[in-house]
Amino acid sequence: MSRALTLAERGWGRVHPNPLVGAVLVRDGVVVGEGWHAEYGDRHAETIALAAAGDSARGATLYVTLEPCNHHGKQPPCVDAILAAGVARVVVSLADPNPVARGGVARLRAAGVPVEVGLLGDLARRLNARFLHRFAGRARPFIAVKLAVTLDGKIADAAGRSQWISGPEARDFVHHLRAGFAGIGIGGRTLVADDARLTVRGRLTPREAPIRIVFDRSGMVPATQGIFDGAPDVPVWLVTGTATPATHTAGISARGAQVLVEDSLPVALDLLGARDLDSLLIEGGGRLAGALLAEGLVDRVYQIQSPVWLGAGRDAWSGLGVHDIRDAIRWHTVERRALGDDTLLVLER
Ligand code: AOF
Ligand code: ZN
Repeated sequence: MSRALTLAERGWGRVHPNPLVGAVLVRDGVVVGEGWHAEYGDRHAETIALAAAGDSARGATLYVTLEPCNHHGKQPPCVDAILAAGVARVVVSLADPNPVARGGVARLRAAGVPVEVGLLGDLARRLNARFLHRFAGRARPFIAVKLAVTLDGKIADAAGRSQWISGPEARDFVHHLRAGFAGIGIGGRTLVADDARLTVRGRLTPREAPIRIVFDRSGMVPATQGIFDGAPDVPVWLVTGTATPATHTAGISARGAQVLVEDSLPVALDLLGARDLDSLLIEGGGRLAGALLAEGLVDRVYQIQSPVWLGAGRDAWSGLGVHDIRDAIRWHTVERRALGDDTLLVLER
């Protein structure tokens, strides 16, 4: 199953909003077929693994990271293929939350195939957090915050300069990460300080370029800002407050960006969800990150810890409203990874 999860990750950036799925067929302790879902709407992991195994699938155990589908969608039901191939046993990591496609486990069992569900379930849930969020009944998108932070908790110097805190490996990782989100968000002050473009410029080209979303309640981002150069080819949305003059938003619209006027951050996020944005990666600044965390709107944190001290500068998470250790916000570290000299921490509630 661990191997199947690793294979599933290869679909990152290419299969969303569908799930990342990997499958491994094992017979007599030998891997006889592997597969993963590689392109949205294309063949499912299970049928690719079955095709790779051929006749060896008969009597084999199928390890698959998601419950096999039981419906005709863009692809035929995987359960039919599994039964036709004579697979002896199926091990599933995660039950399918999709009401249209699920039911594969029950069908396999009804056909006499033993099925186990839940092996490495935490890892499978984490892998498909964006997919699961779609079926969890929330109006807002799945929200992750990514920050590159110094040892003294800063994300920029006092003038707002942040290039660069982290090293090249961490910056490559961020481009890979961006490819798996429907939107990339940033606060206005950080956008201006960094002249950020929020485009995906790594080895992995996402199937759909993430929408770039600027949170600028006070309307301080000028219409001349570089991020608007590529709009609307790679869409830019500006979320601003009611106090922003209409002449200013008109100037931004004229640059090809879409403007959303909403003072409340949670409501603005619900509006993004209503526009079918299912996931959002926030890349700063510290005030936007802090406001989201304080409001309970963050589902995951990617914090890149760099071996750097900045002294005076901008805090990574500001305005949390915590003044007493007894009120500290405590999350769990679900992954740690070395990225050159930096360390990636993945945190969840
Ligand atoms: C995938 N890839 O490997 C598996 C999926 O429209 P379809 O036919 O591609 O079906 C999509 C649904 O099928 C998806 O939401 C999930 O519930 C189920 N399994 N989907 O895209 C796969 N195994
Ligand atoms: Zn399927």
